[in-house]
Amino acid sequence: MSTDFHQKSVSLFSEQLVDKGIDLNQLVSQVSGFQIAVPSWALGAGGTRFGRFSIGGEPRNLEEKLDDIGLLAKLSKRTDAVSLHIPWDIPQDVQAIRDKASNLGISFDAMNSNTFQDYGQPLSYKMGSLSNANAAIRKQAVEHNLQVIEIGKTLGSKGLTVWLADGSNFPGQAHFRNALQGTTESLQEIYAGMPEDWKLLLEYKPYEPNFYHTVIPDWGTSALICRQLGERAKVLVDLGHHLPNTNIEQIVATLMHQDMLAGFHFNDSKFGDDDLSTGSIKPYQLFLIFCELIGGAMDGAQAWESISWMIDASHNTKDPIEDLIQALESISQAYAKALLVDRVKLTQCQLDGDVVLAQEILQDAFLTDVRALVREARIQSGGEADPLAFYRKEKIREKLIAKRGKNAQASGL
Ligand code: PSV
Ligand code: MN
Repeated sequence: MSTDFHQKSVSLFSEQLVDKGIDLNQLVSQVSGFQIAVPSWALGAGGTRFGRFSIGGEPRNLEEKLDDIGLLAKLSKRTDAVSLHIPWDIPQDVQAIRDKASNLGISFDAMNSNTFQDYGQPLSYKMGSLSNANAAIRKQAVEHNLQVIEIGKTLGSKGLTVWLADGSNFPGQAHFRNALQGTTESLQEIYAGMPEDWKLLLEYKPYEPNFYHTVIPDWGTSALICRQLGERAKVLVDLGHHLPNTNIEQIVATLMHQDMLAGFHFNDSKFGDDDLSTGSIKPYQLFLIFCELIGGAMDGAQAWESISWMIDASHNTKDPIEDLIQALESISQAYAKALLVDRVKLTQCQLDGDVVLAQEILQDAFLTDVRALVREARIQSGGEADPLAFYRKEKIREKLIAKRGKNAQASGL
């Protein structure tokens, strides 16, 4: 892409904005300011139960994961935080990790606990963790979460994300109400152990790894539990954790209406996977979600700053860094397009019952090519015009393989 061509695209775009009364500089600074955290588990090749195919040069420890995120931050200028998973990422030398992250301009987003695997703890989570019928197992899971909070405190994190695999595979296996009650009480203990300036982000998921029932299957159950914890407990929306065709944008609006939206885990889903690249399957849905987010914040339903943003995906087939570059780009594009919606006209259409024009207004914003704008925002922030092209031209994966080895496998996962 020549600089000349880019400048022409930006000025063309700028002319389109004049009609809408939108200021280009303001738009650029909004897009530049939107930062999305990256999870530590996104840097290695993921896997399925059928196999795992290493990409080579994967980060072998937390330090190398930070290096990869630092690189991503430098190229894209769209991320400035990492979300750690315990026990996958227990820092051995906290001060050294803090210093390294701060040198790379990276802070520590919400911490993630893990009560869905057995990793040498005395009691097994096979039959559940915070919901387990056995009080000793619930206690062990609560204590794990409290340890995660302690580690997070040393790193300067301000939140705890809880995702539970708890549920059952067969009718009769679990007692629904007891499981919910046990989970709520366990979470109350965890919430009480959080510092006053932390928030608890509670995920939901309709199925997987359990296929008959999940203890927190949907946003409503998550919200009911959060209400019993306190006002710093809110619902985390992971885009891949919905049954097909769920109206996620409406869920977002409802949660914001109640000031109950903790944040996002960005990814995409075609059938039931929750790991496809953000915006690769349903970009219009992503755009509509951002329309609700912006609308909710503008109307004062919930403050924009109170919402956390993170990518949650792990890939079996792509180079993880390339995938993250693509995901950050898609999210920025959806956000930028949603900023273009003519809200005054849209509100008028809703009052007038003008369905056709309302659709036109949304489509007009969605169909606007914002790639030059997003690129300009990145250039002005000091990033690469085209991070993906740069990554390939500089043969960064090849260099990582040379440094870390062809069979280097990401730690943790
Ligand atoms: C599993 O579905 C999951 O992707 C959840 O979304 C969590 O956020 C993540 O794993 C890490 O525990
Ligand atoms: Mn998630």
